Amino acid sequence: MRFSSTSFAVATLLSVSSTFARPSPKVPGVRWPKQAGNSQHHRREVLNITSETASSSLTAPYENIFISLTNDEAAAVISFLHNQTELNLTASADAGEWDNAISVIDLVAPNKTLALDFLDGNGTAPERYAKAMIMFGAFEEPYLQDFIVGPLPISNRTTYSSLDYTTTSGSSQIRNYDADYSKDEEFKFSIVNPIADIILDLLNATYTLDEDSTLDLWGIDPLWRETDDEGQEQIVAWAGFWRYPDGNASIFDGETLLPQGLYVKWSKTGRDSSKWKLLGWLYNDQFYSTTADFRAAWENGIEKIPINYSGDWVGTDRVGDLFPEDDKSPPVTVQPDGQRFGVDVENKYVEWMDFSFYITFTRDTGMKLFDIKYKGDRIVYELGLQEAIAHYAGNDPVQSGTSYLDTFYGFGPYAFELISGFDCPTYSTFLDTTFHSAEVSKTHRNGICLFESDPGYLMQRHSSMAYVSATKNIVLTLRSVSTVGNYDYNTDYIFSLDGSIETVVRASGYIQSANAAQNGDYGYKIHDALSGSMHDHVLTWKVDIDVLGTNNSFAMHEIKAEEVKYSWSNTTRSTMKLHRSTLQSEDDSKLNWSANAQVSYIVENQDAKNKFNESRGFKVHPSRGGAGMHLTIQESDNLRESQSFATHQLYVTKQHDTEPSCAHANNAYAPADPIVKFSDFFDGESLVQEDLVLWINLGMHHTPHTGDLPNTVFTTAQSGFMISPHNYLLSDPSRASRQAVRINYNSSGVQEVERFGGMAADGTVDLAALNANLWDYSGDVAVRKFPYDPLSPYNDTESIV
Ligand SMILES: *[C@@H]1O[C@H](CO)[C@@H](O)[C@H](O)[C@H]1NC(C)=O
Ligand SMILES: *[C@@H]1O[C@H](CO)[C@@H](O)[C@H](O)[C@H]1NC(C)=O
Ligand SMILES: *[C@@H]1O[C@H](CO)[C@@H](O)[C@H](O)[C@H]1NC(C)=O
Ligand SMILES: *[C@@H]1O[C@H](CO)[C@@H](O)[C@H](O)[C@H]1NC(C)=O
Ligand SMILES: *[C@@H]1O[C@H](CO)[C@@H](O)[C@H](O)[C@H]1NC(C)=O
Ligand SMILES: *[C@@H]1O[C@H](CO)[C@@H](O)[C@H](O)[C@H]1NC(C)=O
Ligand SMILES: *[C@@H]1O[C@H](CO)[C@@H](O)[C@H](O)[C@H]1NC(C)=O
Ligand SMILES: *[C@@H]1O[C@H](CO)[C@@H](O)[C@H](O)[C@H]1NC(C)=O
Ligand SMILES: *[C@@H]1O[C@H](CO)[C@@H](O)[C@H](O)[C@H]1NC(C)=O
Ligand SMILES: *[C@@H]1O[C@H](CO)[C@@H](O)[C@H](O)[C@H]1NC(C)=O
Ligand SMILES: *[C@@H]1O[C@H](CO)[C@@H](O)[C@H](O)[C@H]1NC(C)=O
Ligand SMILES: CC(=O)N[C@H]1CO[C@H](CO)[C@@H](O)[C@@H]1O
Ligand SMILES: [Cu+2]
Repeated sequence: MRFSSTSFAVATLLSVSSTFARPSPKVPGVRWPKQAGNSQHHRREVLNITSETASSSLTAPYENIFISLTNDEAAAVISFLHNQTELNLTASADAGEWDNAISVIDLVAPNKTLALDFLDGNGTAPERYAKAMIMFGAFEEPYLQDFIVGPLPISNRTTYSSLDYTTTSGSSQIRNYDADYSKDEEFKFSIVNPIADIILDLLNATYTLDEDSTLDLWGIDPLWRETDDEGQEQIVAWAGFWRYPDGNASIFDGETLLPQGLYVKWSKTGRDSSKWKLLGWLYNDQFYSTTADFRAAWENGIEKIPINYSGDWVGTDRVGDLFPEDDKSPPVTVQPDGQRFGVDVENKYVEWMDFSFYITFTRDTGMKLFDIKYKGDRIVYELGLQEAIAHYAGNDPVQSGTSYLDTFYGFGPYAFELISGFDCPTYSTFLDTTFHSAEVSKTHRNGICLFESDPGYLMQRHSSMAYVSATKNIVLTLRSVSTVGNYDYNTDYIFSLDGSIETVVRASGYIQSANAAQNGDYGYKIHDALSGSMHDHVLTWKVDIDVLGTNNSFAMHEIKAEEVKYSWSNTTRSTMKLHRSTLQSEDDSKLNWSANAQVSYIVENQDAKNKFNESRGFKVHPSRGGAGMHLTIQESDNLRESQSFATHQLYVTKQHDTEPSCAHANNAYAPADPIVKFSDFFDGESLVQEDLVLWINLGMHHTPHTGDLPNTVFTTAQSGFMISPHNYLLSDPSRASRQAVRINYNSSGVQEVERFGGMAADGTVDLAALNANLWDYSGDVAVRKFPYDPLSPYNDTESIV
């Protein structure tokens, strides 16, 4: 259902338009956009785990101290906060724009020192604390603020206070420029309606507030601050008209392919929307500062620019000549002997071969890993996404002004159910994901999958005239996909038998495009009136590596060309040498991957040498999608100080419990003065034998071409980095695998086949069992939290579908 003003009573709390690039307007309480599907899906029984082959059950050695808040914990925190009269909270379900209401509830991850004591068997589990983001609407200057609530469970020891120690600004408080979200639609209509006749003429379409509207209107993110003629700061929006796909295309989400080339600017300063004002129109690269000017120009005969209509080209259904033989079912992977890894579902704990790890899930950034151990030793304390930027450019103000900071919208809310047999093999283990927003706990079934597979190339092989040897390469993949507006971000963590871990992100879904008029310098023309608006994607990962303890160093081993004179030669020779250095301090720790990959970056423990006196470590390196990523625009007008984790390809900082994340989901409200400013992490601290954290950027420079229509494809839109053992062990650990062979042969044939105890698959495969029942695909399940009634979890779901 398309957004309409009449649906706002419901929409204010839970749902906004179904067809924009990102949820728009930005309403923090409303941090998920569409509720796809119909209500009967939400009546389905909730299953905890739905894999066809049950996971081999396992009990985690320790409880998962990082695990997301349970529904009961979230409900207790909400109840506790409602009892604090000074917060003056209104239940989210009843809250309007001039009320105070709880937005997001999440876990505050325990401090590392306390967590390590517990994980290493010295001490009890750290007490649990919750984060609560509250929207204070009952003020002339509405704001958002995070609170820390704990310890949990709620007792007479539980207190709450502003969660400031994780900020660099000193306060998690930030002005909310979206507090009056319901006025946005009315205001937009009030400025657009007077030129309905011009819009009909130029765009052959109408903008209304009901379902008959053929246009949508949204634009820049973050909003701009401008100084007006009187020297007053103005909060400024630019928006463009987008056509809703119609006809057969109307079932598709292709609106971001239909920019119409007409833009409007207004000021939305202050809470009194009667004081908001139109600041101009832009059409065909002509700016008109008043509606009267625009009308006069139109009446004099304006030069029209081509527009586009939807059509089958925006749909993703199969089209085109059939591929030969494509009617036959393609190869599938099977798991002949059942699952070869263990999952403690309740603790979200996994053991596979030499690896073990805990999984958690947050509203802001989705899936995250903690305490990754290899052969019993911790190698990574924390691995997870921090922020995702999509920075556009274009001749028009909407593309030029768009630089999404996607944690504002969140990866958690959009980690929808994975499609068994498509996203992941049907034999995968699927895990549910839950987040707590607007006093509702929402569970996505099967939002995470785990599966073993053969990536299709060997780990090892060698042949001679007498034998051939080979070892299979079997990997474990942990996967989740978040559809943040128009884009689908697939994140994989891939574990290998050689001890390496690869982090990969891929993007598919609809591009956000531009009208082709005047946009030739900013992208390719990819359809009749369409430019594939160029943009940079930068997705930042936190990688807290701990090699045999937390005291580590960052080694830089450079291969350098040199002229060397040897004792055995009277002339110098052109050669190369290995130059070793250690990163000394945060003064020099903003890094790029080196040209021609001549420098190896290794996190090593210089107090833990192997028997050959080399430091044991893990090498960090880009693995696919080029050599890592940073933003092209180093000083973005849109993002200012909130992009300081995206100006280089990787960074090294000293770990601090006060610096758990390089970004904050509300930074978009004040890009020049964000809550967390990453550049403040760099204060010259020593990085030699200290607890190091790496911040690594993935992404792509994306200049969409015709192959991005209708959707960007994962094959080319992917990027990854890997960490792998480096002088860590004395030889390749994947030799331990039984999935290997040596075939001895000579001119009379094979003399011996050695299988090392590896079992050849035996028996028959029930192919029908590999077909997931796609009719089982379910929507979301929501549990309203306040008032909380755990016995009737489906109360009120009507209002959110
Ligand atoms: C889900 O798991 C919980 C805890 O193990 C259990 O109490 C509950 O009955 C399970 N629900 C279903 C539908 O299996
Ligand atoms: C909040 O107050 C109500 C009424 O006094 C009480 O029943 C409830 O237990 C309190 N909740 C918490 C979490 O303290
Ligand atoms: C509490 O919030 C309401 C709006 O929800 C507001 O009308 C009222 O003035 C506030 N009370 C106090 C004491 O601030
Ligand atoms: C975590 O560490 C910070 C910084 O030392 C401290 O302010 C905070 O109180 C600690 N939090 C908990 C829950 O112990
Ligand atoms: C265990 O914890 C105690 C108290 O925090 C500390 O004094 C002791 O040194 C720790 N022992 C080890 C082996 O870390
Ligand atoms: C807090 O609760 C505990 C356990 O219920 C009780 O023993 C203690 O007296 C309470 N303390 C206060 C200050 O109320
Ligand atoms: C205007 O739109 C209507 C229907 O949407 C279409 O039939 C008509 O051809 C369009 N007119 C032009 C000039 O493209
Ligand atoms: C919709 O699709 C059908 C089947 O492909 C086709 O026959 C019909 O012409 C299409 N209608 C429009 C409006 O494109
Ligand atoms: C880590 O290094 C610090 C000095 O930088 C030292 O005080 C501490 O004992 C070391 N920790 C371990 C576990 O070696
Ligand atoms: C270098 O040149 C000297 C003088 O011609 C000669 O004696 C010597 O053997 C040469 N050394 C080598 C390594 O060729
Ligand atoms: C890394 O790249 C950025 C952006 O191009 C550049 O400003 C910086 O000097 C580079 N830094 C290093 C250490 O190479
Ligand atoms: C698919 C489609 O509707 N294409 C149209 C885009 O706009 C140009 C110019 O207005 C038309 O010529 C195309 O037919
Ligand atoms: Cu892109």
